[in-house]
Amino acid sequence: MENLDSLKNEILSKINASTDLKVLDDIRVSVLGKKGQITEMMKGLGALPLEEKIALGKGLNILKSEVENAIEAQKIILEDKALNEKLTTETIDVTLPIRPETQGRIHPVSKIYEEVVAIFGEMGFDVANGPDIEDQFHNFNALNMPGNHPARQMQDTFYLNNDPTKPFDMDTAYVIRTHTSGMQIRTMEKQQPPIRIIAPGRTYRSDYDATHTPMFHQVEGLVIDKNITMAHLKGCLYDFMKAFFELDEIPVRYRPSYFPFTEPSAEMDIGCLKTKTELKIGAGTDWLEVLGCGMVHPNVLKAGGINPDEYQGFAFGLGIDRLAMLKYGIPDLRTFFESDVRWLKHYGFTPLDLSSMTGGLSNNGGLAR
Ligand code: 2U9
Repeated sequence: MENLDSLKNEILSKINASTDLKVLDDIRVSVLGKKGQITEMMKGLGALPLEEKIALGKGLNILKSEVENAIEAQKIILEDKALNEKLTTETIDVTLPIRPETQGRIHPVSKIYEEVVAIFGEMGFDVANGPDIEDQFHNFNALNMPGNHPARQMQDTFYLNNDPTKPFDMDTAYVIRTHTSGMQIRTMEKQQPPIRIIAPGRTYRSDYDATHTPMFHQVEGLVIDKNITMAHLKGCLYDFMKAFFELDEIPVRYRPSYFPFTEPSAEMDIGCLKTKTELKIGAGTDWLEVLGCGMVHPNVLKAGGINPDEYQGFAFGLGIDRLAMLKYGIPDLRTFFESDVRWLKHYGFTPLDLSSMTGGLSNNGGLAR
C-alpha cells in the first residue's frame, strides 16, 4: 500500500507537470491504457491471496479514479491554455477580400428580379408563386381570352400533350404559361380584396430573335380594392421607375394600348436619361417602352370570383430581361442564356452585392466589371 502511495505521487506529479495535451494523453496511456502500469497491476491481482487481493484491489480502484480525475482536471487546464494561445496568436482580418477571388457571378436577370421584388416588397406587395405548366382556364379563359380569341395565336403558345396515349386535343391541352397572370387568377380565387401582389417568374413563347427568347422572365402586378383608379396605377408605376433607375425624377408617358385582360390599357414609356450607374438608358432622346398596364377588365374580376360592381383593380406586366437589357446596356437577349462565363463575368454581379432598398439597388461596387 505504501508503494501505491508513492506510485500515486509519482503519477500525479507527472500529470500536473504535463504542458500539452499530447504529453497528457501519453501519460494516460502509460498508466491506464491496455498495457498501462495500473492496468497491469490489476491483471496481477488474481494471483494474490484473497485478503491481499481485496486490499490491493480496493487501493488500485481508488488510485485509478484519482488518476482519472487528475487527468480530466489537467485536460481542462491545458485545453484552456491552448485556446488562449490560439486567440492571442491567431488574428483574422475580416475586412480582407475573399481569396481566392470568387468565380461565381449573379446573372443580370437574377439581379433585376431581386431589385424589382425589393422595390414592390417595400411598397407592400406580396409575392405570389405558381406553376410553369398551366391549364387553359388560368392562362387564357379567365383572362378574357375565350377559345377563339386571336390573342391565343398572338402569344405563340407552347401546348403540351397531356396524354401521349391519346391524340392531341387542343381544347384540353395544358400550356407552358405565356405570362404569369394565372397566379393572379389563383390568388383571386383564394382571397377577396384587398389584393396587392406581384407575380414574378419564367414565361414561355415560341419566338427567337435579338429581343425575344422562348423562355423569358416577367413580373406582373395586381392591385384590387374598392375605388382603385388609374391614378393609383400611375403613382405606383412612377414610384417604381424612380426607384428602379435610382433617379429623383424621371420623364414618363402613357400610350393607349390593348390587352384582353385590361380596359383601358396603356403602355408606359420612360424618357432616355443617365442613371446613377452612368449608363444611358437606350439611345438618343427617344422614349422607351418599359411596361404594359391597365385597369383590370370586369370579366377578369368575375372569372376570379370578385364582384366588379364592388371592386376595381389595376394590373401591369414588365419583362425582366428587357429591363436588364435597358439598365445594363446589353444589346442581344439571346446572350443571356448562352451560359458563356466570359459574358457572365462582364455583365454579372458579385454574390455579396444583395439588392435592398436601404442598401442601394445597384451600387457600382456590385458591378463585376
Ligand atoms: C390579371 C389581370 C390583369 C397583366 C398585364 C401587361 C399589361 C403587359 C407584357 C409586358 C412585357 C408582357 O413580358 S411582356 O411581354 N405585359 O403588357 N400585363 S397588364 O394584367 C393582368 C394580369 C392578371 C388577373
